[in-house]
Amino acid sequence: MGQFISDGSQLEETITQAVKNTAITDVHTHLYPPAFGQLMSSGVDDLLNYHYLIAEAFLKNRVEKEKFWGLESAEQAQFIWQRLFVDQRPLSEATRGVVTTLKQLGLNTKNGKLSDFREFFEGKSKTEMVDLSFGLSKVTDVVMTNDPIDEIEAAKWIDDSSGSLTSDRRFHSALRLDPILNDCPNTASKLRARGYEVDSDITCEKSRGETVTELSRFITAWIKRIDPVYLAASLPSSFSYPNQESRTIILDEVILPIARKFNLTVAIMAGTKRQINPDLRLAGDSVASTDISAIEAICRRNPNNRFLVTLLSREDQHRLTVVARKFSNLMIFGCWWFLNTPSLIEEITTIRFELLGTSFIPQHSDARVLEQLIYKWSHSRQIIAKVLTAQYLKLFENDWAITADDVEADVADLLANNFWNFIQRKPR
Ligand code: FIX
Ligand code: ZN
Repeated sequence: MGQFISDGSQLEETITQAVKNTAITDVHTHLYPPAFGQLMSSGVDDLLNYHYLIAEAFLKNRVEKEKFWGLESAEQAQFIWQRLFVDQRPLSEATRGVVTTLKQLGLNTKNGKLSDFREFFEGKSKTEMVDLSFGLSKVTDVVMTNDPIDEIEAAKWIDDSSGSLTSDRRFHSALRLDPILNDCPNTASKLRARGYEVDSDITCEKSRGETVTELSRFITAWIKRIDPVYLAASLPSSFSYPNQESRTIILDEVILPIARKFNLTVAIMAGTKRQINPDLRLAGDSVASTDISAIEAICRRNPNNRFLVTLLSREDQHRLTVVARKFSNLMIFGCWWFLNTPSLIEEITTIRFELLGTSFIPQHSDARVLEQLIYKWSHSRQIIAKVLTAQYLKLFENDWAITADDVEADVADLLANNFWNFIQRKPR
């Protein structure tokens, strides 16, 4: 056992250093390694063309959307740079994130020009950028989002006889099942084109047995192909469970049995309100409150399944945290998307510590562009350290003995081990 920490400032310093330096497993991202070719996003233009920034670029410019979508990617980035970084100050979390990223990459943010930033990235290979971004953010493992219905991604996996897609062992796959759960009719026709006899209406009594068998055959084939660390789906705020609808049938008869068979956790990300403004494309999604009794029911009725859960709306966070106290097959994770802002991370993480101790996964990055790992984790680590310090200080005030080893063990659980232990896997 190490030495006891003797005063509050030593405690604060110990926690700050532990949170700053502990290796992170990022449990949900949209990143890909270079082997995925054009699916990988990296560089300053991609950072600027992030959908969080696209939405912000139009807040003061109502008329230019049509023109924007017709531009080349470099021109779009130039447009966003001009609107959000030249015409105004980058004060929002997403714009500040670009500044943090450029600064930590060693670039001149004082009076830097877009052309200088582009030159920096052009001088680096994709692989160098992976090493640099993982190194600066001290992230050792990221979980991708792999959609087997997406034609481009599916083709890459099917053609990958040499195993190059999985050769960078820092990237782990996750099998994303949104199209099957949220858009079964359209997905059914795509699956039929691939040789799976799936009816567009799974509630149809006559074909239900065959549809269940064929959907199971499809998902099983993809589990074998990509070896996911979990199965995942985002769900609309209207998600309810159980009921007579197709989503319950697919969960109960296809996904949950397969998850049990392969000992795979199911990640549920609920609370989206997709496309409230389709003119913004990917940037047009929003949030609404979820019926948490559906989360309670899915955990209660399926004790032999494990669920990683994150909810998108702020008002659902307290109740979800209470529900997580009741089910050991539920692990809450992350401050997702519109919750990934310092004030909300602080509030939500505090509630979680107070109700769950260290039995949760405080954050994931949801990075879509490689270098976003740098700012998303740098910003989140600061808040996690602040909240953890406040909790520890309350113990310290009552003379509870604490060592640096205690702190380091807690931080390692929060930033990596809770995930791997819960999903019952080891990092490769
Ligand atoms: O469904 C999801 O995984 C969401 O995280 C994304 O699709 C969303 O667009 C996003 O990037 C949020 O951070
Ligand atoms: Zn995501």
